[in-house]
Amino acid sequence: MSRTLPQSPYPRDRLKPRILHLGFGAFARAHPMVYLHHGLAQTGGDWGVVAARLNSGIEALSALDAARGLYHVAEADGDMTCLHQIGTVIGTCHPARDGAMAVPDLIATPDLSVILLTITEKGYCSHDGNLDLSHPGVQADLAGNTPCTAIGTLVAGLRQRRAAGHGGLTLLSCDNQPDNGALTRAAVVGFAKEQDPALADWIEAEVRFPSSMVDRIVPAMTPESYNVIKGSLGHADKNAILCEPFRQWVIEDNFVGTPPPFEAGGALLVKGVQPFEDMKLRLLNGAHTTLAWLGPFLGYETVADCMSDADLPQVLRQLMLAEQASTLTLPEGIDVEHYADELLQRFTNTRLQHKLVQIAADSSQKMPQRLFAPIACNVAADRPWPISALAIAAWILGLRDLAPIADPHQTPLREAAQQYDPVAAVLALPGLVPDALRTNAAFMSNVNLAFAALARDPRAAIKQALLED
Ligand code: NAI
Ligand code: CS2
Repeated sequence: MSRTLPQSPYPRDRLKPRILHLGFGAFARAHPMVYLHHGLAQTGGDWGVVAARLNSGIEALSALDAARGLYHVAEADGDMTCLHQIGTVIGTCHPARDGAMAVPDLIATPDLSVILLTITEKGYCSHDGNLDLSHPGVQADLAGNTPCTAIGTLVAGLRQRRAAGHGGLTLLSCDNQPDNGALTRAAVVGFAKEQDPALADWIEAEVRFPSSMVDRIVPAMTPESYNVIKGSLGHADKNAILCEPFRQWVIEDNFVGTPPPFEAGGALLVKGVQPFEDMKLRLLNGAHTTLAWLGPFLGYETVADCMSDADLPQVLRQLMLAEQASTLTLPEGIDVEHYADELLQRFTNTRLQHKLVQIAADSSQKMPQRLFAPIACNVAADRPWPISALAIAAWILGLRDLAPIADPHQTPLREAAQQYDPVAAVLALPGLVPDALRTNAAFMSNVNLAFAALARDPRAAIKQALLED
């Protein structure tokens, strides 16, 4: 079944450059833009978006310009495909095409009110919640005049904005990080302090950094997904994106001035986001990362393939309810069993073709919040965590035995995984494992046992872990 909603439910000629989206990739198209689209349809307004990227993706932005910013989102599940034409984007910006200072210049324009970020976990150049001053990109940005990192670019823009005498704005992170607002604030203010303490003070006083929990499964596009869209639409759209129907956005209500109409588009504005963030990061993303590394040892390539396995759905349910849920302060009114079952149902969506290698990418940036932090809670409370141990073991075995997968720390990780004791060598790398865990003998021994069992016989190791909680 296909359905096309009426086009342009809001006058696009009223839209002004009020939102900058930095890191405009797949997720940006299918999540924040969809909220804004529905919000504008409800309330009207002038909240137009400039889509920007800093490194790759000039062609993608230019293709969007050629389509006057219009593109389609296809929400797909079972035999249903629901198409929306999104018209929130009014322009694009890329430093390599528009000039090194094009993004900072835009940040200094008076209409700009909100900057959305989807720059991936590694884009924050942070370590333990603070700016990593040893990061080569940060060092280069601090030494030079034209910034390359997202954090250096934001600070350059805020410096120009302050000099122009405009007020502050809101920087809203939509990346999968715990307390992503505080993380963004620490990175931006930390960078500014290195350059100009007065600017850092101005940012602390004038700029707001709400945290947010974002959820919608949006896999990278494939030739097949473009074909699905062509089939439903009747013509090709190279700017289109295919995703699941589900979407959720919980945003800390902490904006400079009036927020864009995200709430009218379905977002929840709340005082405290952390319970939502932790629940989603540990249950959904923790389960994703577990599948991403266990799945290949059973011959699977996608999340939906894994869900057809005889054991993996039970592995995930056990991880979510027996290991992760007990580490959480749940948001009020949440039935965690219902939440877990809904996640498992979402994972069975065969229309998505969500590749395990995509989820496995950048695992060094994902493991701490998805698995190590909850393991630390379980170790401290003396609760079993056999599935989490298997997930960590699968990662280390995968680093040793599978084809390389993109990660900013790929070289040291793969070198460590080739050592005589791969578990000890990988887990000793800086910035991964909380100190309290690294020195805990039971933690190391559990991961070692899981590693040995998995290397011997993956199916038997999984069945054994299922018996242990
Ligand atoms: P994508 O690969 O389509 O886009 C990634 C964007 O991040 C690109 O614009 C790229 O230029 C930018 N980027 C990458 N490395 C960067 C760096 N070091 N500095 C600055 N910018 C950088 O990926 P997608 O799907 O848009 O996901 C992006 C992020 O959105 C994820 O890492 C995650 O934190 C968040 N997210 C994604 C979801 C999904 O299902 N795709 C769901 C929930 C959150
Ligand atoms: C995934 C997420 O790639 C990954 O690491 O776990 O992008 C996941 O699809 C989203 O967080 C779902 O909201």
